[in-house]
Amino acid sequence: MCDTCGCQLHDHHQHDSKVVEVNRSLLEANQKQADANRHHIEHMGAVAINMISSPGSGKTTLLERTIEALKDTVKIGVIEGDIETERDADRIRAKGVPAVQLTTGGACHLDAPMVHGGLHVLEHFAKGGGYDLIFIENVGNLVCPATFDLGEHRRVVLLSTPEGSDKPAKYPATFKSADLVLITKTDLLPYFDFSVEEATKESLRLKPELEILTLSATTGEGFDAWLTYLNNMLRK
Ligand SMILES: Nc1nc2c(ncn2[C@@H]2O[C@H](COP(=O)(O)OP(=O)(O)OP(=O)(O)O)[C@@H](O)[C@H]2O)c(=O)[nH]1
Ligand SMILES: [Mg+2]
Repeated sequence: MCDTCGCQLHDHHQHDSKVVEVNRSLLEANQKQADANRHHIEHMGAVAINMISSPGSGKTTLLERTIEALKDTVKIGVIEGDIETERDADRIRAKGVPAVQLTTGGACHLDAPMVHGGLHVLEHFAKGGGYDLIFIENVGNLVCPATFDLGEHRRVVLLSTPEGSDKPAKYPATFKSADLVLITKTDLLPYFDFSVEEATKESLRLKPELEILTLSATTGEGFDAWLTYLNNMLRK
């Protein structure tokens, strides 16, 4: 285990064959549980989205606005991942939607076994009502979460304009693993040198079939396309 970030995969002695073996079996176990989670979610009648980004890119804010827009027509549940605190789950519950807070106690990403536990709690909260759409907000981190399938149906990576448009090129594994890249906080474009064109070009260079949307949770610009994306992925 890595001393600095607690992550199993970024051990500074990865050349040690025993460590490589442990990492491999850890990932295999994670993959098995992720596949079971996907079945579990489908059995619940739902689809799930894994949201990944740096800390503060706007994941929870996007969820708050999305819940406001869809709450009356779509049954939403949220699993929140953070190192500490219940704050994000509290923000979601304030919008009238069930939320489970998973606190990793130091680990820099969620893994499939943690999400499995979260699904059972979410089911309990549903009181038989079920869900159409389950959001899993990962721990704010643009590196470690990329490696761990959680059992989601779509992976959305957020990139906010203050972070800089060079991020897809610098964190390729995360962007490559995405289905959709959401460029957020577009209301701040006049104040930063972020180039939507560069971020788009670099993302598509990594993965030509990536979908890319831009939006601002503050002004609502670009929100219709995001809501259409969500509606299109719902199980009919
Ligand atoms: N200007 C602007 N600010 C935004 C927007 N979306 C979110 N913010 C602000 O960005 C800050 C961080 O937002 P959060 O939604 O908490 O970010 P997060 O990705 O959930 O953060 P972590 O869970 O800590 O990783 C807050 O102060 C939000 O108000 C946006 O579209 N425009
Ligand atoms: Mg958050």
